[in-house]
Amino acid sequence: AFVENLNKPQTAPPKTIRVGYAQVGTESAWRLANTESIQSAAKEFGIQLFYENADQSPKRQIEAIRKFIAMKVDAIVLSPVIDSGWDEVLREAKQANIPVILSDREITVQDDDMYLTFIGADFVEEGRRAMRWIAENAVPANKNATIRIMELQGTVGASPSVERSLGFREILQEYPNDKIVYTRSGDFTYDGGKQIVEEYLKTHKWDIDVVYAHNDDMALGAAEALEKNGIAPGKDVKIVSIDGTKNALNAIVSGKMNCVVECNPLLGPQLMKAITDLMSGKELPLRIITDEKVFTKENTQETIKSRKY
Ligand code: GYE
Repeated sequence: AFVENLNKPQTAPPKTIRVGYAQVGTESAWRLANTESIQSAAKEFGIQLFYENADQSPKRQIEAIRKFIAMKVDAIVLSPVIDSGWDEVLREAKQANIPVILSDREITVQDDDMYLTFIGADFVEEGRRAMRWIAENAVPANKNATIRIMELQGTVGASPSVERSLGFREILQEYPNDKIVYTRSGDFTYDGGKQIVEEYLKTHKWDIDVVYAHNDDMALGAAEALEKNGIAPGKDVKIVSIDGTKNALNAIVSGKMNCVVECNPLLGPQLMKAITDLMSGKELPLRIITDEKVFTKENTQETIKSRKY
């Protein structure tokens, strides 16, 4: 049998694709679901994944990318904490002939040639959707009264923070009675959202009609701080956020939050498919967008059952 085998035409065993993934951190429930999706999709596709969590530090992400370059991986995936500061390290990847794909968050670089494609949501549209919901649902009894909005921003300089602010303001300007009266960064964390509300209450009597949070964790943290101070989240103040995690959907059902604009974290399968295509010589589209919806009291119950994150 041994001899017979030797006489057969030999095909080289398929080479395992090696990918380095520079992840943002573990700041939110969205992020944990995102990481899980990427790791399990890599397994499914038979891709060897080297995963580095940067704990929200761009410096650590740069170190991770340099490590991947030294390891001569087949591709690098970057989910950048912030959108700037990548030119140098991406030039190094380019010189080493290692393709770079952006996952979840975008960057601004002098030369667009620095990465192949971006897989992720349309954050500007998410911001628009949040403000559209407010315009239609936070109508004051007195039509001329001002709607006072508190904005809880994500990480300063992160593309979802920048774009969720932009899209929101784009629609906001159509409603002269609606005003952002307070805006702070809560770094996309539960504690961050909680602290912003606590800080505000130190120097203000509560006078906010709507809290707009750039993600669920901050919204839920804010809701906790409000409750502790005798202000009913979802009732005394409307709460709108972005992501669509199970905890936030549950908060809608229990009436503590009012609206969640979905941002899908399950990017793993699309990403691994793109990498597999790339390695077999196929061309990638420049932008791969995910499909998302808006949750309110009317349509949330159905999704909760199947939601894993
Ligand atoms: O909304 C937030 C996470 O980059 C879209 O990052 C992602 C955001 C997400 O921490 O929960």
